[in-house]
Amino acid sequence: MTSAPPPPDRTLITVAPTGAESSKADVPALPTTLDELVETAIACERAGAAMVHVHIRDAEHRPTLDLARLTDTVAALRETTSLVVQLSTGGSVHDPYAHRLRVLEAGPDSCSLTMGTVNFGDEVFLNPWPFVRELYEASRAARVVPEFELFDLGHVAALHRLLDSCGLPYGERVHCDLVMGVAGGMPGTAGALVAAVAALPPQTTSWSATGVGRTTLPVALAALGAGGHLRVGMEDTLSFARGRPVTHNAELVERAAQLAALAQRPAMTGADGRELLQVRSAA
Ligand code: KMH
Ligand code: ZN
Repeated sequence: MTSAPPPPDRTLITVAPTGAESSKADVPALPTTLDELVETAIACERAGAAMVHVHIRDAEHRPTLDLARLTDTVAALRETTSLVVQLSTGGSVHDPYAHRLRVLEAGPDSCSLTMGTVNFGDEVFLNPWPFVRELYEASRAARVVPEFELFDLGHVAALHRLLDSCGLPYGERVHCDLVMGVAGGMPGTAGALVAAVAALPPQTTSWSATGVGRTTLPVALAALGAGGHLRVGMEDTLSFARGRPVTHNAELVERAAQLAALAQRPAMTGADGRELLQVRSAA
């Protein structure tokens, strides 16, 4: 038995175009300036994305949580697209908790909220329980819809604890994203996906999945098969196929939209995404 919600009619495609891990020098196609991010968001919306998961960079293309830059980014994406604008509160593994909390002040529609600490390659992505709780309460006070990032089965258990002890988030929708295939987290396999989905809390109203690196396609196919939504983007994978680098995030969104259409659950629009997640109206 599973308490996962029934398969949706349409698929929410989230694009995570930049991340905090790859360098511009190594990956010139990574959108790291505001102009590049806006161009990417417009192209990805045309290709079928409904939400954008945003990490930004400074003038030297290094990851930053600078509040003024984040605020300008939210405004620019709102002006040029109808995408749900989700800011990362994960940042990079080096960002202090206070800076990660302050992200909410940039006024995004949604924020990522990782449900526990996880080894992250050779680093550690720190999310101790008191910080998770504080960020959750802060997102509710700021009227920002959280997306619960689940890197491991233990994070699913922590989400039960959070919802049972603190109640529902702002908007009263519980949207989860399984982040699979990180070195240190759950593997990007159909078996792990099915186990995680079966363990989701009964309050869950929707879920998506992404597989990093070469787990991208197996996880996308398994997610569609199990009734989930999709996240894709250069934050998670830099290869389109063996020996063929991604040249633009829109390629990944376009492929995800094709898979969703094949599954008879075509890509939803940004407006549909706002309705699904019950984000605050832009006005
Ligand atoms: N960059 C990772 C350390 C999130 O955006 O909330 C964390 C991450 C998750 O990407
Ligand atoms: Zn992220």
